[in-house]
Amino acid sequence: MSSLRHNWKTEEIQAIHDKPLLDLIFEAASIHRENFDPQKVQVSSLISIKTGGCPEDCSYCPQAARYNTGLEAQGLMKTDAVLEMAKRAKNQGASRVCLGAAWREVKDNNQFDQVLDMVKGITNMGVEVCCTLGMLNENQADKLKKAGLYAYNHNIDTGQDYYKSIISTRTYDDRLNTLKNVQKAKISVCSGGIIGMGETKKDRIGMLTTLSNLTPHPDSVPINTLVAVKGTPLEKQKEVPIWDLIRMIATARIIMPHSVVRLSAGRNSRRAQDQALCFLAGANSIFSGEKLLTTPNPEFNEDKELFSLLGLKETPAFESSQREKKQPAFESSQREKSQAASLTQ
Ligand code: SAM
Ligand code: DTB
Ligand code: SF4
Repeated sequence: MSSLRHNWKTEEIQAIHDKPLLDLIFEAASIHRENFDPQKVQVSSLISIKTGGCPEDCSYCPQAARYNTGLEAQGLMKTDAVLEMAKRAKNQGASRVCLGAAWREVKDNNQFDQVLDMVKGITNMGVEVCCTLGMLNENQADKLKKAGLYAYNHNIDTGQDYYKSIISTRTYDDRLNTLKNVQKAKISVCSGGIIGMGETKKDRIGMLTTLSNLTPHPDSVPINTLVAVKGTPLEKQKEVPIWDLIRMIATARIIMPHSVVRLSAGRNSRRAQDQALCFLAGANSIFSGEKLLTTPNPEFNEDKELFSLLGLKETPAFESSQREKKQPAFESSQREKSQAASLTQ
């Protein structure tokens, strides 16, 4: 079983990242198989409960009010409608529902109370609930935990140096502080970032250095590739080569061996064989369903076909797919059965 380290040096991570590609994939796949059941992939579904009109200036984001992306801003969705969508996502195979709001931060108002009701209602359906609502203080994190929240997504987005070129309306430290508040409330931490925003390799390694030195590591690490949306400052960015994405996933898998690595935004334009390499390199979670928050994503049926093609199955809700947690029991019961069989022969 690989041990967890929280003192990774940038140069060490870079050396892993830059290995000959097939060696890197082989090492990541081996570590993945030591720690997880490689057939299991966790399926999350996103619901945009409050779309557009956001005051922030994240250069990648179609929901920032200041960019002309043609997106119509909407108010907070009604709780019943959100519960209905969550039920549909569950029936389609999602074990986690992630509620996203185009907010800078959570405010202690009636809208937050409504979100708490959504969290309670969806938790009662027996699925994991994740929220991504912007910055959060300790008290708000506690309230979400009490409502049953399973996970909170808050990305660091990129390396600390490049961050300032992408967002000016809140700092890297603000982000890390929210992650601390989430962790203190004993909510599962989901944090990762985006590649394809014009960053250098050094910036990507910087992002992985920050994530892998968080103690504990985030429970899940989404690796998004930029969905370049017309009207945003990053609209002209070219699609990231698949090899860069595979290197990021494999490196994340090696340095954070117990974290669920999510092949996140940007999957819509990737072929089955590209995604297969991402799963081989250690990705074990996806977002499924026709939309991410505002942009297109593979539909549940397409992903079911992909899973059938690759021999994958969905991780059930509340079951970490980590091998160490259940494999010993499985192995010993198999051993007992075969011993019993040989005794009766
Ligand atoms: N407003 C909240 C926040 O910023 O934390 C929650 C929603 S925000 C859309 C969640 C994350 O989605 C961002 O931090 C970013 O990593 C990712 N994201 C947003 N737009 C994206 C895009 N065009 N391509 C890839 N990832 C994107
Ligand atoms: C994450 O890392 N990626 C998801 C989720 N967390 C919230 C969001 C991707 C958004 C892509 C752009 C959009 O659809 O608006
Ligand atoms: Fe707002 Fe979140 Fe989009 Fe930034 S990423 S503009 S905070 S919705």
